[in-house]
Amino acid sequence: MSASPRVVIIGAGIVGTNLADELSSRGWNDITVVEQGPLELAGGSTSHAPGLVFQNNSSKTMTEFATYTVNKLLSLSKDGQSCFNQVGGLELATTPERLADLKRKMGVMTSWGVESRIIDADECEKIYPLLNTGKLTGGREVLGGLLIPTDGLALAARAVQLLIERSRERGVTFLGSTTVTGISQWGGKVTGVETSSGVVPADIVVSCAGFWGRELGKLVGLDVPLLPLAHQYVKTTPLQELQGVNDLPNGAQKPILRYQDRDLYFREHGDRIGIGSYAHRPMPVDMEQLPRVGAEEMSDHRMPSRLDFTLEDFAPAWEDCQDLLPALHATQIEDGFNGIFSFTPDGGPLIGEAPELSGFFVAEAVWVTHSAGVAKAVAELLTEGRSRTDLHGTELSRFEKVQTSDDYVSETSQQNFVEIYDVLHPLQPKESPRDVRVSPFNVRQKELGAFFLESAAWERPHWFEANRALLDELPAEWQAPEREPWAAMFSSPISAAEAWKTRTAVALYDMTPLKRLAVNGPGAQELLHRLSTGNIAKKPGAVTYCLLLEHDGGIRSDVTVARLAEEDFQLGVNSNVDFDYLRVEARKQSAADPAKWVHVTDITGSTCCIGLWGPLAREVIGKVSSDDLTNDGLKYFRTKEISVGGIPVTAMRLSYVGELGWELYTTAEYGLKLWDLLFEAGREHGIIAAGRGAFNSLRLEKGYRLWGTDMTTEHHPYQSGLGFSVAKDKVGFVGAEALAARKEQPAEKVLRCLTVDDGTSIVLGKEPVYVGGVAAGYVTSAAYGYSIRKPIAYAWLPAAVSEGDAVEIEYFGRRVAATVSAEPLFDPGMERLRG
Ligand code: FFO
Repeated sequence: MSASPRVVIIGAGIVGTNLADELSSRGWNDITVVEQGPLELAGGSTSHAPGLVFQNNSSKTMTEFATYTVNKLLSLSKDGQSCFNQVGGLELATTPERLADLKRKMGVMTSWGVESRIIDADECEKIYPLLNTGKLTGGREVLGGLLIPTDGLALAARAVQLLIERSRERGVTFLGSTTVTGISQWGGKVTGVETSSGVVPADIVVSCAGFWGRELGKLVGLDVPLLPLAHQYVKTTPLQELQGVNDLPNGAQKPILRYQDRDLYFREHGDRIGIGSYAHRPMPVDMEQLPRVGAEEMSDHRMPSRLDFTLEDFAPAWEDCQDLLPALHATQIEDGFNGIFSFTPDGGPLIGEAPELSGFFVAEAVWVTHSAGVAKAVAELLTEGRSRTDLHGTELSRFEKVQTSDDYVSETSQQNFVEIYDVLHPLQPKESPRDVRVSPFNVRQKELGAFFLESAAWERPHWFEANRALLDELPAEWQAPEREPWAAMFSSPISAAEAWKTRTAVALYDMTPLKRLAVNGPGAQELLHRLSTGNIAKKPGAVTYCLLLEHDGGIRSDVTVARLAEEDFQLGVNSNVDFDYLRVEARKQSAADPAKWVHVTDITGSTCCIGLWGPLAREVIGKVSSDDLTNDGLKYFRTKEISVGGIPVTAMRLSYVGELGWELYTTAEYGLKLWDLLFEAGREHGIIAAGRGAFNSLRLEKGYRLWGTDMTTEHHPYQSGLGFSVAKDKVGFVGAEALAARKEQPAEKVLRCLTVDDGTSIVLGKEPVYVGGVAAGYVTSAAYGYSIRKPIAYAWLPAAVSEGDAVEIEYFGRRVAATVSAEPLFDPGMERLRG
């Protein structure tokens, strides 16, 4: 028996080889990499990737992956040459909207710790003399750019060879020209990889198969939601201007260049320019039609991931290229191809373990840009049980089942291709497919003029046009300042009226999309006791707000646990990732001790939920229910079965908006009736339906965190202001030991509540926060606080920053003064909730 588990990595592209390197550097010594192509040039996406590494990303995780890749490739060298050419990265703006977007992106880069600066058109030209400084077609011109000096070019193929060499020296076995034909398994665990030359035994299999990932997944019944798409890349004939400038054939000195207003990017290849285009129609790839290339025929020009160039798709882009870089008029397209790579429904990579097959991991839909960072995260996941980087946006299991279907993956991934370089608002919804998941109240919501945005394929109302008339009655002190155009997008002044009604009368909120799990069986209490920070072993009727932690104390979710009966619990969780975690843990527990079996079911779609909240909530429900819902009849954070006009309802007394009232659950078929009964009963009290715009503001006023935005696995409860949700004296739960140690150590960063001093500047999230003129943190959630009459921003800041301190938030390059405030901002005495 070897000291470390037997690992088989499928694919020797940039991800697989980085993973072999990361694992072997951590001392794992039984690793085999299986590659269908020849090891010298495997023929997947890595083999043709142009290697541009832009670190700029709205996701902190993705930027971290890219930055790690930059640093690793810089350090990976042989014969005095590294695997990274740090020429810098330049993104151009030729429209005012793009320039504004670049300013925003610069802010995000500052938030994520990457140096960047906005430069004017003259400096763009100085740095990139080939640029057209006059008018472009359509009357546009270069207005400026975002320069990131640490970006550059990955020498991906060279990196792969050096990583193979280095891992081989550490004992990793590489099997080239070996096709995977199956995955052996036993008892829900992987046992090996079946290949064209026999079975390689394995305890852990990591599929790093890139755009073959969906096919690989099928071998184990796993729907890997990625779509192979072709994307055009060309090289020009030599440019006069580049004669004798760069090393041939691939040397480069000028920054990698993005011209997003025309969906194009550029790099130097010696005296030629390489051009990538997203300007063409999406070209989904039929995997049956891939070029079949034998090992001996494989070359830079012939490989499975290279489809024939379709000049007609490139022709319009070529005009734009010549327009931007007039020197290209003297050149021709010398070499072009349609290169295959992976897209996903939300553009992120896919990292994680298959819920139905223990030991089968995926690290796919990863670009060269993020490859080493992803490999490091996977290596941490395997060797330590968790990654230091927050992976929630990259988890394989983040998608709902419907989102992994062929149709959904195909449509959304193609849409992501089309939008890849668009200026996208953080709330911008997909246009299609929509109305995939709708609550039973959807018809009424539509009648009320709901404006819907989509999340996890659910339609969620953000405000209701029916409430617009309330703006005429809105008291002056509730009126919110006007937003600048960007912050105003996907937002409405109507939310002010909805917040007002919630705080002063009563409102209905559709809580159906909040993921709900039933946890049942004689082992239910034990499972939840072990996995959560809460004291959940209370009598039936108790609801507990608590956390699920990683072993190192990082927060993997915050949940509500309602004990409905001795062996029946209902959980409110954050995403499908929580469901997979709990059901996998439940399966393990049931197998280990059948007397402690426990079953976890996703009941989200079969049930629905209305939040009935506001000071008049009790008057409303009293008209349609004879159950005792007085303060004593159902205390705060308690649950019981009630009847609402004959409909069986589980009422939970809690509120994410911080008002008196209940979450009212029933099964889907009664939903519409429940809505109608409550609406009718509430009419005389001025009841309204309210949406997420108001909801988000109200919860921030109350200081309620949103997992995944305000805190993630990178944060522990104490620094997140959630120490109260760790049960006192509780031991023996996942993360307990690490937490005990962390409690003693002062945290470096803490989550703080800021209010904006001018009372009017509304920010959106991810903006950098300056302390004493130095970038020191970033905004998580932000909203206008209608009841407290100031914009609110939560932010991660150094622990030394304390209440009352002045800080600045940078928004579109402008500094906005803000103050660290005591929280919660609203009802700190809990009079409303407990009243
Ligand atoms: N489950 C339910 N049922 N409702 C929810 O709104 C939510 N959440 C997430 C996921 N699960 C849910 C959890 N977030 C509170 C704060 C955050 C929440 C849920 C509830 C809350 O009421 N906090 C009180 C707890 C007091 C106590 O522990 O006794 C507080 O901090 O005062 C929605 O995103």
